[in-house]
Amino acid sequence: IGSKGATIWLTGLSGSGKSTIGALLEKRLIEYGLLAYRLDGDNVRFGLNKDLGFSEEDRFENIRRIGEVVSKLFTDCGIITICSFISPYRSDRDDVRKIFERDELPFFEVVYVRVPLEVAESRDPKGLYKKARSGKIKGFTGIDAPYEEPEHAELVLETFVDIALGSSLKCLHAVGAKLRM
Ligand code: GGZ
Repeated sequence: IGSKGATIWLTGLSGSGKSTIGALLEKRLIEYGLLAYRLDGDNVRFGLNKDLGFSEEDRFENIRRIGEVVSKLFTDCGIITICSFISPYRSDRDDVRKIFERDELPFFEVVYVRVPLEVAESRDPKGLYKKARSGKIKGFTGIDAPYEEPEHAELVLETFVDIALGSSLKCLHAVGAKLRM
């Protein structure tokens, strides 16, 4: 990989399997002796971005800050960062991609974790879809806020068809091919 790291960006609905795949991927990369680190809503939205909510503007700012931190800081330190964020807006994801291109960072990948809404909703590990359906949460992605599917994802993982382990291995394979691991 050289002295520069890489970023693997996972996008998809809440409950699509981003965090599960990200955790498996991180474990595997560390087993290979690589410096891997995972960022997701749980470690970013309670700290760095605790001032942000889920409006379109706040989601834009959430993704923008993550893009800056990951490209300017993490990737520069030689870390392979796995970013698991819904990142529902195509333009926000494209903006992050542009930062990487502008800074000539060696690798940037959007992995789209695809799952039908009904499946994500049936998983509902935190009961958030239920709250969104009953109106207790407003602007929930997939219910009353949009999710714009990527048009040019480097990799599409069907977490409905493939279980998480299979998906993470597929991802590892694709990433490994690019990184020549
Ligand atoms: C979507 C929400 C919302 C709303 C709270 N819409 O399944 P989770 O719980 O653990 O992951 C979701 C997380 C999304 O944060 P992100 O930083 O990934 O979002 S974005 O990229 O759009 O900025 C969900 C929880 O936060 N959550 N309210 N209204 N998800």
